[in-house]
Amino acid sequence: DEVIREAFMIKRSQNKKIFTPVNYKGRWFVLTRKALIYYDTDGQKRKERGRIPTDAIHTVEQAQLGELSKQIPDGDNEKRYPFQVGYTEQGTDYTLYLAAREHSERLNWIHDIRKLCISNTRRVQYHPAVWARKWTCCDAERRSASGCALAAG
Ligand code: 4IP
Ligand code: ZN
Repeated sequence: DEVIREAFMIKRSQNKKIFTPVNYKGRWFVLTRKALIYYDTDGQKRKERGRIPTDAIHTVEQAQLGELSKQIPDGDNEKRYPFQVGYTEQGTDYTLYLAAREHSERLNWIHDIRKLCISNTRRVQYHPAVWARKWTCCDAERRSASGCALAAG
């Protein structure tokens, strides 16, 4: 499948398993028409770490990591430009938080991913920030609390 966009970005752990830590990893991201894939590194010997089918994606928005962005490794003083990809896998919603190096790069990723999943994006409520014992955007104390912002859709 043809590569639409690829770059090194920082990702936040999605915590699909309940007892895994919140951490940030540098990964090589590749966007094709079918999927957003991330690898441990670029080049021939890269190993795939995860894959999100574009037809599972329903929300692509800028994000706020706030205080938590201080946990991002290497160049922690460097400014990062976070965005989020919301998707449904086997009936469960997940949010992948990514941080691009440049604001323009973030806008390009958002634009390209949206274009691929335009038929799935819903004008839904979402949380612009992350869950960290509460929703850090709106202080809601239940993880299932409905979103406090409206997605572009
Ligand atoms: C891992 O932490 C990595 O952050 C994984 O990201 C992440 O999986 C794991 O969360 C998390 O526990 P350790 O490396 O310290 O074990 P990556 O796959 O990029 O290595 P995600 O789902 O974010 O890919 P789980 O609970 O989602 O597995
Ligand atoms: Zn919120």
